[in-house]
Amino acid sequence: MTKDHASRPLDFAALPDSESLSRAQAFAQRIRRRRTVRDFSPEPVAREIIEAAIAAAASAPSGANQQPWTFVAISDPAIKTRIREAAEIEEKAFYEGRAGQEWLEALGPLGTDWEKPFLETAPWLIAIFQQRWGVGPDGARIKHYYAPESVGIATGFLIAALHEAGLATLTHTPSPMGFLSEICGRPDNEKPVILLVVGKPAPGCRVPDIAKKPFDEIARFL
Ligand code: IYR
Repeated sequence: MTKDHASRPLDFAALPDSESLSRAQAFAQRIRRRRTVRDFSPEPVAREIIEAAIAAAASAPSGANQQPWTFVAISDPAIKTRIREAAEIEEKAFYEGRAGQEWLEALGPLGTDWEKPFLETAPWLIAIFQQRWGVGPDGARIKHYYAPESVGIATGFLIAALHEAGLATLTHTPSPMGFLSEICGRPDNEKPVILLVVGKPAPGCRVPDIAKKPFDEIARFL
């Protein structure tokens, strides 16, 4: 390599093939048990767990290492109430017409509706913002590369980290969700993309009886 950039040795733990396989299989088994939950327990969750999961998310790869994300973790009940009220206004409009018949039919198996009590019940909401551009020390705009992909990857890390910590999540996307920018006090360069609802499932929580596609349908090996 003919590079003059600063570098350092990779911190890497090589594994024997057999352990690679057992770890890959064990992880697949654990993550496959993750289900989106809409019925949350009000039981508190320690802030340190949320911090560790966000730290895991922030280790995600990103375009030009620009890390074009901001995670806003909310446990304040008054802020959660504001978010619920704003989200339900949008959701009501969605379910009562804006969605259209085809979209509502696609959502049928999930059993969702406009009411979002979990936005108040769950102990944490994590609003994930994508920085459309960065802001330099002099206030100048810095172009961000692959920001949607980067935020998507970081969100995947976050969901996996929370699942590993024994918590349930819901990727909630009220649309439009501009209200999150205002409630969270985020600047114009940041676009809200997902509101992650985090907590323990309510006792007796049930989930839709749906399945993932068979492996052979989603993977090709060439
Ligand atoms: N945002 C609405 C509707 C909704 C849309 C999709 I695509 C989903 O996978 C689930 C729900 C809601 O949260 O109810």
